[in-house]
Amino acid sequence: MELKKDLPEIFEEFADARKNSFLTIKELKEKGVPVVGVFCTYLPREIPNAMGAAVVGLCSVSDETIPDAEKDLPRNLCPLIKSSYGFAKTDKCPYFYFSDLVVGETTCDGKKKMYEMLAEFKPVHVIELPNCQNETGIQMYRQELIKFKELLEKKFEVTITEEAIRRQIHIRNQIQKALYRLQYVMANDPAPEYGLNIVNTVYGSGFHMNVEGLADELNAVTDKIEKEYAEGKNIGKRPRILVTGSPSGGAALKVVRAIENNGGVVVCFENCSGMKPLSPVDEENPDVYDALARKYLNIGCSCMSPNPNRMALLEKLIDDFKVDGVVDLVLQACHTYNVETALVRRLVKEKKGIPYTVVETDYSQADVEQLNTRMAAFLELL
Ligand code: BJ8
Repeated sequence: MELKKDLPEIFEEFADARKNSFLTIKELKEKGVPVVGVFCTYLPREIPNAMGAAVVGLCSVSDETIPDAEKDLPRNLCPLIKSSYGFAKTDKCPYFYFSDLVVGETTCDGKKKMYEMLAEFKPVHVIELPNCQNETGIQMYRQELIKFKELLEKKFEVTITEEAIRRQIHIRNQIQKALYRLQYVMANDPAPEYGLNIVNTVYGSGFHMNVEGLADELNAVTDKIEKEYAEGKNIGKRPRILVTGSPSGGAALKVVRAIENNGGVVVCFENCSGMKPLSPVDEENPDVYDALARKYLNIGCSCMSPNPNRMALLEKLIDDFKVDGVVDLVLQACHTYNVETALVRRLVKEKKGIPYTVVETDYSQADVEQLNTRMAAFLELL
């Protein structure tokens, strides 16, 4: 597949994908396609996709509805939770509005309690996510995924076959492979692109409803970047930064802008809108639920205890992307990622011997100037 458009136009389209798919969701809904809203990377989208549902991400990334949310929720709560609840409560987000079912997982405490309140005005199903990644956890998660499949079958009066799930596993493996390949173009030094364009493309791809053609589309973007890079196009030598921590789409991208506007380049995103969820599901496993449970429960999120997979992935990414410094982005009141900063600092500074800093922020734009000053000072160290 060859792309006719230029890269800046393609990046802009992906960056606007969340907004641009509002209309698509409305049209799908009018055609009778069920819409399932999800919150977390631990949720295998393969299962609702296998019954032909459109799956939409509900984690909200702007501060627009936070004042409404704070009428019910404490102010000292993670902005992602407040924003998501606020959009649901005010019906301002079409994805919430059109969702026939909202699916949450028992990840962090704030989200768990928010789902209870959300259930007062939306149909909500909460999946019990084990907080440990041992064999017991995998078996428990497998059972939860079967329960989730049965709930979908009952609610939407459909049958979800293992064959249909297997087909979706294959499609999503191809998408994840393409996302992996796209992000690895940034392992080149000098970097071919700005990290903001890459993360917007990865994030935006989650809102493409045509899952079947998505891998080809992403591969075409990567081909184009690689071709132009081979012809000599790049962004020049800059300090190479890895961003880790809480999810960092939307308003939190101000941190990435502060890094790139002050002379650095974000070559790698370890978090959920980056490399974290991209290991494949084993297509050879005869038990599809076991295969899904093993892949998804393996994700290195800070709600796992302990959480060795995050540290192992971080170490590999620091090496692969030839990283000069690490920025740990923690959303305010995100206790699990905040506590883990001590472990990440130890890994980055003591084991890898490179500079590290933590940025605690929210979805407001009030700290943009301060972020600019801090990132400029951090980049000077490199
Ligand atoms: S797999 S990162 S999407 S839980 S809501 S933990 S920021 S306090 S979102 Fe997440 Fe799934 Fe993990 Fe990824 Fe902190 Fe806020 Fe909780 Fe959050």
